[in-house]
Amino acid sequence: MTYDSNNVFARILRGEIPATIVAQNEHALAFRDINPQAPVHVLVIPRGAYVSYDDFAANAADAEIIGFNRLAAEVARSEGLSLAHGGSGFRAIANAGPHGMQEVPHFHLHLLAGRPMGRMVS
Ligand code: D5M
Repeated sequence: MTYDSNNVFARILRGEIPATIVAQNEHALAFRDINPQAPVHVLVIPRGAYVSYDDFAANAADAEIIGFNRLAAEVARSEGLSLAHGGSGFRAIANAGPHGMQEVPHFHLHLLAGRPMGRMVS
């Protein structure tokens, strides 16, 4: 996959289309998925132009990686999911490429929660 600077998440980052923002910091943005698959379904994205998880993990600066992960942890806590703070947990998924069934070519982490997620079988 190549990075398309007009993908929907790049447009959200530029403020060209609306999103229900949950949290943000210098390096990342978290917003609600438009087609939620669970009672809580938040997407966390880096502000930088990374197409997939491996692109981000390999090429982002340390500060971006830390900022991204700190924001995901902040969302887990603010949504009441954090195990360390009495929550029932969540599932974190990053789909990558065609076999990962990734649709939007800007790296994003799905945080899914609010019900048991079931075993991963496929
Ligand atoms: O997941 C892409 C996800 O992005 C999918 O769950 C829908 C979501 N999506 C698509 N457009 C929007 C907007 N405009 N706002 C919020 N969420 C959106 P993938 O892992 O690429 O299959």
